[in-house]
Amino acid sequence: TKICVIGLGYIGLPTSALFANEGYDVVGVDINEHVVEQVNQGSIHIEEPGLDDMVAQAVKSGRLSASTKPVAADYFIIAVPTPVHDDHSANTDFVVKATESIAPVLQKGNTVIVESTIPPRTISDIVAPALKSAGFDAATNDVYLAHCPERVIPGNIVHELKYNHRIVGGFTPEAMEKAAAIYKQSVEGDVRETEAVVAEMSKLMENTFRDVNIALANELSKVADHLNIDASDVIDMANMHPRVNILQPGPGVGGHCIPVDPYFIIEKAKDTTPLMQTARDINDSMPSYVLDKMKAMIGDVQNPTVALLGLTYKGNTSDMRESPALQLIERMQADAPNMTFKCHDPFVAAETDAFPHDLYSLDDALNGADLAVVLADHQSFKDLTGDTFTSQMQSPVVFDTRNIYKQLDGVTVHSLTNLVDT
Ligand code: SAJ
Repeated sequence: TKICVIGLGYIGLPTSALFANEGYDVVGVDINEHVVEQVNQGSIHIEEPGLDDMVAQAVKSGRLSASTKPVAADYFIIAVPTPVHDDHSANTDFVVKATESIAPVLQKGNTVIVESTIPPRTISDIVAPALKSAGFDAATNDVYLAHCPERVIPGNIVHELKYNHRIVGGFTPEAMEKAAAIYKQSVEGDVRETEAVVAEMSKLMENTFRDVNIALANELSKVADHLNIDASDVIDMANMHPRVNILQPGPGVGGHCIPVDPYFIIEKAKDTTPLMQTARDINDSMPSYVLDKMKAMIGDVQNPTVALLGLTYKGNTSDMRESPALQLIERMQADAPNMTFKCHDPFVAAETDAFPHDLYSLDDALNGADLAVVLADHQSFKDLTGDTFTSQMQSPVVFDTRNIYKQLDGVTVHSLTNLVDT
């Protein structure tokens, strides 16, 4: 059985390697020649623990290769991005382009699986018609069309790809069975079979649930500040209840999934999604809230310098997509032009288009700073002791927006769950 995977990003590349290591012949396709060359050499362009070994093994075995053009196969797996437009509407262009790109090599009886996260009814309203235009009627099983949403978390992809449960939504019952077959053979989790639209909606609800839960934690941190209560204690205590699990407040919700996916539902049901919309607004308000608190911490220092530590969307990754740090910098430039900021992130090596600001070493960023703001929970930040701050800062004050420090000797530590006298 041969599989052709379209898109060699965070999902497509590990998925290609997984199936290759399970004994399938896999060709991974990407429009980026550099990515294709690298994969063919058995190396990777993504930072993800364990993925390098997994890809190296797959390429070495001869079962995984990469190409810039789709090739004939039994199964096609589409794993391309689905971003949102500026007005928050879904951009399914990449999914449509990927579908069109396989048309020349597609044959009757093939199976086409979309793993990209997509708005409800995209399989029936967008992908099936695109296949029909190419001469394949998925409704009558010319090709078997299904949606099997990816559900792996960056940072633990290699494990979750194998062990997470999977949802396989068929456009027809036959397509559901065909698609489920390869996952059943390759993953250890359960494979749940359903209709395409249920699979689409389930995936979106997973990320929306997380967004709403984080919004609740963020709202709690604001309430607790107002009432002068330690919100971490509240979360710890409440979570002792067997049916409660409040997540952690933070400087905002970043990444390319959680802050995007709720809009795929909202777009289709504007009048019936006030909770989802409010959760988005609360989470989007956090960078401004953090800036207000920073101003209070700085007090009347005239031209303060602030060290921003951790620029990525979460800890232990180099991914800066939709990072709260970027939002915070925008807010600072607009609302606090007197603040000078010095950025440091051990995962971000150099200034890029995605991050057009100077970068400093940790010591240089802290040197002479009036305030240090921790924005990502990197392990190396968790390991720091008070000395790092006291040796460089005038009067050491840390705003720990990720709640990683219980205390730092000689340092005043504010967190979102416990703001000291601001
Ligand atoms: N965050 C908080 N508080 C928390 C947890 C997270 O503020 O308690 C923030 C993070 O710092 C980050 C953002 O939320 O900025 C999102 O991070 P995340 O770790 O919650 O999730 P992602 O975006 O890395 O991956 C999510 C996962 N979805 C769920 O856990 C329901 C993953 O399983 C999905 O496959 C992925 O989205 C995706 O691709 O859709």
